[in-house]
Amino acid sequence: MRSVHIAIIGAGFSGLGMAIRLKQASIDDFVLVERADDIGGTWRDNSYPGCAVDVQSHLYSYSFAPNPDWSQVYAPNTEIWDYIKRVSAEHDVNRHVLLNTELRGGTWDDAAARWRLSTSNGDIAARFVVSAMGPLSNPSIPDIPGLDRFTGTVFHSARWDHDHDLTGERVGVIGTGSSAAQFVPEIQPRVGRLTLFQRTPHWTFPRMNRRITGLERAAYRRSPALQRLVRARQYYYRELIGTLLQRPRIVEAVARLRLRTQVRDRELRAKLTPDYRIGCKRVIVTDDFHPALTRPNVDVVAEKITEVTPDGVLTSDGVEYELDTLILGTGFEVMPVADPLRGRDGDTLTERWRDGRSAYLGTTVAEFPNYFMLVGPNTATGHTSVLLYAEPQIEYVTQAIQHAARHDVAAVEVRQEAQDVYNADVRARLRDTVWLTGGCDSWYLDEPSGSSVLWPGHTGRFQRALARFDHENYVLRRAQDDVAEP
Ligand code: N01
Repeated sequence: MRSVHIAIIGAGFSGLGMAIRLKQASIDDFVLVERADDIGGTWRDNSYPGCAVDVQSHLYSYSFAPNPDWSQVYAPNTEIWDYIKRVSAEHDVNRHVLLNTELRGGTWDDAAARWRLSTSNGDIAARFVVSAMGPLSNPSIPDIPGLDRFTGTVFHSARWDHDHDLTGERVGVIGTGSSAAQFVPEIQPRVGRLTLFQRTPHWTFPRMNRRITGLERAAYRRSPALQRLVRARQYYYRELIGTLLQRPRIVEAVARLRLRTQVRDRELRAKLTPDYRIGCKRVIVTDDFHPALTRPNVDVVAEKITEVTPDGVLTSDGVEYELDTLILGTGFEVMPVADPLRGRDGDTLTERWRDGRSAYLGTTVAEFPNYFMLVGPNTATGHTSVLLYAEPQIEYVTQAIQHAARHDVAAVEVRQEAQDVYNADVRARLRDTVWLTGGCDSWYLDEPSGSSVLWPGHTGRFQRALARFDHENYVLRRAQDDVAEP
């Protein structure tokens, strides 16, 4: 059995960020367990045509590794993946990564104060586990009758089949979320006919992407302060949007006007007009999605899908749409946390969370000593960069691990009452948000707790809450003694 101080699960943006921060803190005894054959998470998996970030790249990057060379305001996936790989290599993280290694199970050994992990490549004992599995890493395959009987080609947007040529084909797309909004305008010109199956229309925001000029890039290289200024401007702009989305009438009027200019056909526009408040579901940042739907080779079908037949898709009005290829833009299973892990009482997190997901600061869970989550419950964001939430968590975890080392602490476990008080506050602040009151259903919502996905409030409030490892809210157990509170 391999023994390490820290095992990080997942080598995506947040897991690699964790590894880099440990290196900076001169902590070298760790591994990154990665089930795929390369690092990069989302930016390795999502390679569909048009795939790009929908938060400005200067903001959607590590604060400690600004990239003056982003080619566009919203960088494409390949550039982001290259960036992640470059920064990881620069910080000498790659030698810690165990590729093709899937976490299969794990239990907390209370006597030894260690996690015993089993992976597809052998067992690992780790004092600390940091779960960085990404809240949206597993594709969601819709439960539509007959999907397995379709005789054409089927793939999910996050597993794009690049060997399959769509030219001239009859292509069906299920889903109208952020992914479909990016790939539909890319494939529309080359397919024969595109049928978009829409369950719910989405509100959109302008993207206004543009090339970042050589002059700008040279200026950023010469003056990191200038780039920090641009990042700060983008940060506050996004916070303003986040605030406006909680009082959506003005933003909604503008979005409605925009839809009117983009889609002149009344019937199509009616189909594409949401009947819920803007911001309730994630707003799609796009300039070309709705215009693409006005093209002559596109049909938007708002009837409910009843089944997939061997030849295509059948809708509730009895129409069968014959297709060569069906693309699932149906999103992801939200927050597939470390289900294989069993805490001190033998339960998995899913079992603990029967009444709703909850964690302290979105990071620690009672009965799960020495276990930290990055981008855990109520740390996602609909309006800005997820890294603005992951980085404070990374810092908090680093401080916790350093605190344990300084005080000879073997096990760190959040107090249940601290977790409960924190979650009661989060739930109370969620109550009046547009996500719960805006009249929609979305992956933000999970009954019965309302939402355990999003952070309600300004990003700065979350960052301040995690600025210091608050050991007083934890039970700290010394290696030999029982409970100690340094
Ligand atoms: O997935 P989604 P996504 N029958 O869940 C529909 C991030 N992201 O991959 O709205 C019919 O948003 C579903 O319908 P409805 C970003 O955080 C980021 O597009 O639930 N339809 C919806 O239209 C984003 O929010 C970037 O009624 C079904 C669609 O499928 C998140 O990933 C780029 C269905 C799923 O939309 C997910 O986006 C792309 C069914 N059975 C994505 N099941 C960046 O640029 C689902 N749908 C960073």
